[in-house]
Amino acid sequence: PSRIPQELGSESSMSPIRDQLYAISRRKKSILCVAADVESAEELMSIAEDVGPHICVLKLHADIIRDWATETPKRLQEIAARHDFLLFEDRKFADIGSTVVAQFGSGTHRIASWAHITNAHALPGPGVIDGLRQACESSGRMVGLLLVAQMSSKGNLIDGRYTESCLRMARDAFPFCIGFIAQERMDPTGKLFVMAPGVQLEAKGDGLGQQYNTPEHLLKEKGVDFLIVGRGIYAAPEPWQGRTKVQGTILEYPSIEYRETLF
Ligand code: UP6
Repeated sequence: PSRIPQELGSESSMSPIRDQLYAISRRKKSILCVAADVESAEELMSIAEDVGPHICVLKLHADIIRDWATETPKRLQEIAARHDFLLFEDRKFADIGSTVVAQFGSGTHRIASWAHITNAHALPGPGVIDGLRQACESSGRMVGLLLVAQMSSKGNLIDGRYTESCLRMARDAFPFCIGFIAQERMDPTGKLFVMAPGVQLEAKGDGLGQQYNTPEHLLKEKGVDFLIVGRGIYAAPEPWQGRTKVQGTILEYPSIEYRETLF
């Protein structure tokens, strides 16, 4: 049986963000996170509006946006609330605890004040998690953390031992840490979920080290929970021609119903 409905049927997970994500996923029958790596706030908003009805998470890199403004998070939050999805800032924190406290809470982007989900590399050790948790606590707002346990890029330096250590670190940090960025199922109990990037309908690469797997492979063979799709949607071979085309493209990606048939 699929993990998401099961978890929802049982008692709450202690993580409101994870509960919220699973509830959205069930309501919208979506396991899709769209990665909107565009350079202007207008483009970002327009993608958010177009894909909004179909996704459970919008992933962004705030530092790619050239005209990020004080009101940008508020606008994103409004679209997210209206279309019922969560905002994931793919910051991949990777520094000592005291530095990530400031990187998370301050600076231009003030991520802790608007993101529902963010992520970190486990490389610095548990201090990176403690720093992020502390920043949340002092902002009075909880954010869900994902650890980058595996990467999709060719030649990345992560090996099995590192991935195992990530699993231990994430378990120790639950319920602040709610899952992983990885390429396969990580936690046999299903408590910690996996979001997998490097997804397109055709398995190939992008010429800069990105490696793509198909949704079928990642869901069926690898047992991941959510798919992260960027250029496979917003830069699909068909020209970007508004809502209908975009929806057509998105709907080719499996829904939660499809996923349930696999288990
Ligand atoms: N991402 C990866 N691989 C990882 C971790 N993160 O591709 O191991 C992120 C990238 C990008 C998105 O930063 O935002 O997922 C993938 O985009 P794409 O579908 O356009 O390749």
